[in-house]
Amino acid sequence: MGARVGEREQVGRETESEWGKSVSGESGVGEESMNEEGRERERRAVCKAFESDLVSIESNDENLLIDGYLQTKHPHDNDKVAADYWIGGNDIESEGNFKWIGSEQPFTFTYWMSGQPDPAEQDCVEIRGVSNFRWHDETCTHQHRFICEKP
Ligand SMILES: [Ca+2]
Ligand SMILES: [Ca+2]
Repeated sequence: MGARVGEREQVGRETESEWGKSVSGESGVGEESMNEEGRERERRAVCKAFESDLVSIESNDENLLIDGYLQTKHPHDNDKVAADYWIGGNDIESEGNFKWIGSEQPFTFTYWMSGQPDPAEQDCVEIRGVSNFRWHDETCTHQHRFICEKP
């Protein structure tokens, strides 16, 4: 990610992601039959259309930037309900071994909610509003906004 001000603007624009939602909506017909990798690929394709990729959160600094943005955007508890955002990590390939899809590197920094990831068929990683923006593994086919980052 680039300069700090640029990062914040980037996260801001992309988490708004009306374009992300509309693209997801357009392909909603196939949603039930699309597998989890398909959903992840689709989100990634939206990011790539904006010369970016699903965000990897690989340091405390980067997490503070994104968390700070989300806290500002959803300042009250009732704003956090359903304020869930996919990020670019999953354990689709190997259960329990989460990695970033951009770098294909395993997670080093993590910001899991306590009790997460839990042993279930949940292979994608979301930032969950009601967990005060800590991470959950969740079923990849759920529809949420997602966060892209520019390299
Ligand atoms: Ca899993
Ligand atoms: Ca979970």
